[in-house]
Amino acid sequence: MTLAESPRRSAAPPGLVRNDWTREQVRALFALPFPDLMFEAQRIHRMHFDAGEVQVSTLLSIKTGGCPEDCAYCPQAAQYDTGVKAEKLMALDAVLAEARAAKASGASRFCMGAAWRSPKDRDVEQICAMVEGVKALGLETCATLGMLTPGQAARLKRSGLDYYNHNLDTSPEYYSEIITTRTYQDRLDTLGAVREAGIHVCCGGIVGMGEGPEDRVGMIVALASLPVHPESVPINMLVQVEGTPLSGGAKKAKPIDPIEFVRTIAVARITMPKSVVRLSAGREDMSEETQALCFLAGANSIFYGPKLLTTSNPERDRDMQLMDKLGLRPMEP
Ligand code: SAM
Ligand code: DTB
Ligand code: SF4
Repeated sequence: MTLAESPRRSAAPPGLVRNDWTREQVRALFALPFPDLMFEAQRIHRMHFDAGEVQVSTLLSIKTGGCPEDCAYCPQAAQYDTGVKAEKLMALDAVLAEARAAKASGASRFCMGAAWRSPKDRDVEQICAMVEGVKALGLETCATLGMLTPGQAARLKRSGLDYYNHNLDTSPEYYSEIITTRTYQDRLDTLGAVREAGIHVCCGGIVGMGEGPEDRVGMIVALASLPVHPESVPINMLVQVEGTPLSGGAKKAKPIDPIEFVRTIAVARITMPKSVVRLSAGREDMSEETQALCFLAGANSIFYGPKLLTTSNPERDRDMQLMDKLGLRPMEP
């Protein structure tokens, strides 16, 4: 099917923000000939963004390992033997030292991740102090701490938190293959609490977990049908970590074809035209050519710095060289 024949043609004008994407329309986008899909993604990308700019975030794991959840991809789940040691919440000073270093190396956003199912109220108080300190350095702040109550979200907002990351991870249909300790609806509830508190939402998912093409359709439809699109949409390629169910045994996931990954980015860009789409985990093992295609497909954010939470990310020099080669510049906050 060509772009002219695509059912997407019958939808609202391209580039308009819509929350009523149907499975059929999203499926048709995935099925476009690659040149048509890339052209459409570029066109829409350029309606809302400077195509030479990339938002740069740095991640820090402020509370590592020992998590009670069973997310089949995650090296931090206590029940999998991955070699990740459970640690306590980092001290404020140590977090601020990392944030200063991130700023000095060129990041504009600092994202603090904790391996919790949900924080306790006393944890939230400690995180709020971190948010205040990081903000005072002139960085945007983001946190990912698990499920939140409306009261906790409101407290984080008062501390000045700019973004909260909480992913849908996959399609509603495939979800129970990946996580059994919390429901899709639990995730939607947390996203609702974050939105209601007035914090920007960062919400995306993971591909390459053994899901089928229809699950990638379902994941994008779920994201693009949220009442308000997430301001930031991380698309992660699964990082297979030994000891997790998805890296061995019966559930071992077949790595995703890089072109299918690029297609997922392009469809995210087209369906959520004003959202910043992050080429998230998985870059360490990705060729420069695949990353370049992701940027062409409308990705305009990366995690920058040699570590994600517990796994490796490209060294800063390597990313600087790639950005230079492609003529990309960091986005101003
Ligand atoms: N514990 C909190 C939660 O799950 O909401 C916050 C941290 S959790 C590590 C944040 C996200 O990282 C997950 O939702 C998942 O999308 C992503 N993630 C975790 N492990 C990953 C892996 N091995 N590969 C790709 N993405 C991963
Ligand atoms: C997101 O979507 N990806 C980031 C961030 N949100 C918190 C996490 C990726 C984690 C990859 C595995 C690890 O390093 O532990
Ligand atoms: Fe825990 Fe988050 Fe990892 Fe799931 S993704 S096991 S909730 S740290």
